[in-house]
Amino acid sequence: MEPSKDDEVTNCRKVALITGITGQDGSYLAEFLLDKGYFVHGIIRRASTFNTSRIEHLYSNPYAHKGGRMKLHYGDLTDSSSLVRIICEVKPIEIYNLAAQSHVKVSFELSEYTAEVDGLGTLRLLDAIRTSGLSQSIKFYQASTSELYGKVVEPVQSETTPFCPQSPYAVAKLYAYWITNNYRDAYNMFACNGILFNHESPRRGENFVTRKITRSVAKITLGLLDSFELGYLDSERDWGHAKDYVEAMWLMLQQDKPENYVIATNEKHKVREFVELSFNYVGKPIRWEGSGLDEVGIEVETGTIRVRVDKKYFRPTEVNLLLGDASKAKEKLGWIPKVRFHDLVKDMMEADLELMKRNPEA
Ligand code: NDP
Ligand code: GDR
Repeated sequence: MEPSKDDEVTNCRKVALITGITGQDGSYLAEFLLDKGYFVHGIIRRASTFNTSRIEHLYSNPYAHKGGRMKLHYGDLTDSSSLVRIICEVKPIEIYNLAAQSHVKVSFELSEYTAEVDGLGTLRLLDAIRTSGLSQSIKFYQASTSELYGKVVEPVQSETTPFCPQSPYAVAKLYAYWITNNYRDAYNMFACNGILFNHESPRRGENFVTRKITRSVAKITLGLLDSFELGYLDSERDWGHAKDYVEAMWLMLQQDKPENYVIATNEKHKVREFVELSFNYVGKPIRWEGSGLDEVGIEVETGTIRVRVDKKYFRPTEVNLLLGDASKAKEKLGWIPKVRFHDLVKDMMEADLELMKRNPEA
């Protein structure tokens, strides 16, 4: 019998499995790995509506990207049997665990579920690798986060900075961080934590602050919206581009030794700066007036209020400052961020203006 395309690809053993493939990072990572000649398997969860819009361009036409070297499997990080089944079937050489309830504010309302998926889900996946008998041939990447640092004890955070998580999300991710380290030590597994600082893109979820801003400013520019609400404007974040960050994930798994790495731009900006830059981009500069819950962003030219503060977006415990030192990644992985803050805002604004012009209902 002639070998099928799938057999050929499986035999060349560049096979990766991505959990969270339908998310922002999963979609960029899938593209990146396909470009590198991998066969990419992705785990998607059952939903009552389609949840694959970010990867449709890769899979709705199976021959559009590298000869259709991509396959999706139903599974869930809360369902061990699905994880064992998929790993045994796919036999990947690399697993990227990107699946998570990833919204910090939502984690205060869905605390137990967040712990189930983000914390215990990682344990389930590691244990599925161990029980599959493939633990010595699989390299594992865990999507750890700068939220682990939480209440900042050092002004710039690196791999050696102590953690002090400030949300159910961050506490769940702390468990995942340590269980990944533990499985590396206990079972000699190749398991790495990428401690990634905030990274954004035109594919960022709509309820994260950057995308909320660029979508709203695009709508205001096109006359589809008058104003929008935000929470705490003085949070400082180290924002990079998701496209750059997925490359770092891959590089971690190409090393001889499994290690943990910080991935960041080493540049910090306030939420209000993101707002200002987005309005500047469309030629509608704003100024701030008032303070606290009464602070507003006013369009300079027209005097119209464009941004209001609403306490419903405040978190019970806020993370005020995150700023990463990615020197280790630069030295050992040769990784540096290509997209800086201004270009990130420009990329997102351009994409959202285009989107809203095409589809004002979006
Ligand atoms: P997204 O929220 O965009 O994507 C999360 C993905 O996880 C989606 O594909 C989602 O599926 C999937 N998922 C959620 N719950 C489950 C579950 N129970 N079982 C299986 N899959 C599930 O996140 P990002 O792409 O932004 O982030 C990727 C990972 O990196 C996350 O783990 C996040 O916590 C972490 N991280 C992100 C950073 C960032 O700035 N973006 C920074 C540091 C870490 P569905 O599409 O069906 O909802
Ligand atoms: P974060 O990202 O919590 O850092 O987690 P988010 O964009 O949600 O918030 C960043 C900062 O902006 C403030 N903020 C608002 N946030 C949202 N979502 N909506 C608002 O209206 C708003 N107004 C102000 C927040 O309080 C916060 O200080 C992201 C996620 O991707 C995590 O999964 C990841 O681990 C971390 O980044 C690193």
